[in-house]
Amino acid sequence: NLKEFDWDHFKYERILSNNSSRKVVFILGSCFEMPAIVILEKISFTQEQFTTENDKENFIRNSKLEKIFKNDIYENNYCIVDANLNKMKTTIIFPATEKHINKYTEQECFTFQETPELYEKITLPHITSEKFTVDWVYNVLEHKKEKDRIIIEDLDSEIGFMLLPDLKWDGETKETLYVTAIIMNRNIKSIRELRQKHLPLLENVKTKSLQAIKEKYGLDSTQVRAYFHYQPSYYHLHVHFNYLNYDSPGIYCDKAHLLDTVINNIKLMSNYYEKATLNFVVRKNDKLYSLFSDAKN
Ligand code: M7G
Repeated sequence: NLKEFDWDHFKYERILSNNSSRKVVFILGSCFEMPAIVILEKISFTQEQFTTENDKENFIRNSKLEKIFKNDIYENNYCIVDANLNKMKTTIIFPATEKHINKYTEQECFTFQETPELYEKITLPHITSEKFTVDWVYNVLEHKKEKDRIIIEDLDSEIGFMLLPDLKWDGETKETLYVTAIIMNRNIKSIRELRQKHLPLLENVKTKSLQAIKEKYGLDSTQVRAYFHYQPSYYHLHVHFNYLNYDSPGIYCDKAHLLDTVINNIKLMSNYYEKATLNFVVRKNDKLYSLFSDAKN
């Protein structure tokens, strides 16, 4: 039985990466002599913070200015905000493995082309032996964890899925909405394995998730981005949904495959993902990097 993470026992070791535009810092440390990763992220502003009638929650009523300088009509200040309005989203991974440390460490990226042959020869054996466990996914699907966070669920074993707030989201700030649909079927690792028979599943996830996002968060389907990652970190098929106005992490064109495009590709060519060469990005410390580099030479 592992000990639970305890903030008072967390010892800072080093910064793995510090993203100044996203205002996120990934910190490595330890807790009870075991590695722990703490991810601190400053939360976005929301409309409600300024428009609420409640003085206690109103950003402007609850802060004061500290002048830095003034020049003519220009001035810089610090705005000192009430602690409650300045909360940080804090994700903890404990105990963290070498793979997690690697995932969050700043490092150079490389792009490779994965032919179907290279997938069979290199990627597939690598996924089976090396990748992150998907225990957290099974915990969700079995209602062991995050049950009260589920937005909608469809328990059908072929076309079913569960939709819930993503770990990357604080679950509240609509401006950064990020929810994830985890499919019930445990036998589809990634888009690479999608075939024509999966179209009903993809359509079901799309229709019901977009409808639920509209009902719960008031975002129209035209304001939502739905996509897969290739390569994903977790090889159990899932769909990412975010608010279109939000540049969420992982939306770049080397990694994101729009759900609509995937559906259309399969409609045009039933075995598209069996035949396609898929580009992907890998970081230098990832084993796939050395495997694909060796295959190229
Ligand atoms: P991915 O494309 O496999 O990984 O997506 P990446 O985006 O991290 O590279 C997996 C998604 O599942 C990510 O958006 C994660 O933030 C999310 N996720 C990961 N974990 C461990 C959890 C979890 O425990 N709970 C929830 N709700 N989401 C998670």
